[in-house]
Amino acid sequence: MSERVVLVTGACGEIGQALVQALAQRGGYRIVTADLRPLPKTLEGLPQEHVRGNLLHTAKQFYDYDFDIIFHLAASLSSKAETDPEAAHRINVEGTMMLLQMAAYKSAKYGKAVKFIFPSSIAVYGLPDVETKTAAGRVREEEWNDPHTMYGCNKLYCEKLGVYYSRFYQQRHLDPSPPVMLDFRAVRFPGLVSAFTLPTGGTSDYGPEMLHAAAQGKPYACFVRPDTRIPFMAMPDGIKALLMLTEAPREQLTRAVYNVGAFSPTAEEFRQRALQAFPAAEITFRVNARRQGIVDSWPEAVDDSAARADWGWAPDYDVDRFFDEYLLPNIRAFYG
Ligand code: AKB
Repeated sequence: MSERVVLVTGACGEIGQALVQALAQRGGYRIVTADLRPLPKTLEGLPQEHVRGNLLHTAKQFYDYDFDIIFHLAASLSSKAETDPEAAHRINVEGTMMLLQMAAYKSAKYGKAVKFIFPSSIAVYGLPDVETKTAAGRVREEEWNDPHTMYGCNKLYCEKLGVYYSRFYQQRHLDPSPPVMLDFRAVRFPGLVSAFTLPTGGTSDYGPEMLHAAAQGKPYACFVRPDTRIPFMAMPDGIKALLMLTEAPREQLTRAVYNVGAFSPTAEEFRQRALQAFPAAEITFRVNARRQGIVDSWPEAVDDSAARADWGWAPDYDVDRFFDEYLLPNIRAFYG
C-alpha cells in the first residue's frame, strides 16, 4: 500500500510531538509538519519535511501537496488567547478556515475526500456558575455550548466551519452531481497531560505543571482552588482518540464532533498524588480569579457515549493507571 500523506500543524506543541511520534512508529505515512518553531530534538528525522512559519502565511504552500489526512493542531490555548483575543482569533479561526478551504478544493479536484481531523476542547462549554456545573455532571455534546473564552468560541465556531466545508460549502450538495467534499471529524479534548512535555497557555495546565514541578523539586503555586474539578486525560489516550477517529469507517459516524472522556480529579487530588510520589513537594494554592473563572465554566465531566458507540472509544488510563503506570514512572525517569 502506498504511503498516506499527512499534514500535522502545530507539530511542535504537546499533542503534535506525541502524534508525530505515534505516526512515525506506526509507519505507512509520509509526514509533513508545520509550526512557528523549528522541530524539537524529539521529532528530528521523523517528518519528511517541516514547514516553519505563521500558518496564515504558509497555508497557501500546502496547495502544492496532496494530503490524505490533515491533523490541524495549531492553536492559541485558552489562557493565552485571553491576553490578546483578536490575535488568537486570527490564529485559531483564520488558520483553520484556510486549511479547510484547501482541503475542500483538493477533495473536489481529485474526487477523494481529504480527512480533516480537528482537536476541539471542553472549552466549547460554558456553565454559568459552579452550582450549575456540579448539577450538570457529565455534559453531552449539544449541551451548554456557551463558551466564556475566545479560545472556546473559536473551537466551537471551527467545529461549525468544519461541518459547513464538509457538507454545505457553496451549497454544492444541491448540485445534480455534487463534488466530493472533505471528511471533517473532531474530538473535544479534556486537559491532556504528558509525562514528557509541558503545556503552555492553557487553563488546565495546573495539573501537569504541579506534577512536573514536584518531580523536579520545584515549589508550585496552583492557580485554581483545591476543589476545582475538570476532566483530564493521559496524552497516550489523546493520541489514541485522534487515531481511532481517523480510522473509523465513515458510515459508522453519526456526528462530526465527539466528546472523549477519561477521569476528573480535583486540583487537591492532583496535589495529594504529587505528595505521595514526591513527599518533599511544596504545593500551595494562589488563586488567579480569571483563570479560576475559566475552569469553573468548564464541565466536570463529559458524556462520551457517542464516541464509545460509534467508534469503540474507551480510554486505556483511568485515574489510578494514569498516575501509577503512566505519569509517575515516566516523569521520574524523565527528570532522573
Ligand atoms: C486549555 O486549557 O486551554 C486546553 C484545553 C482544555 O483545551 N488544555
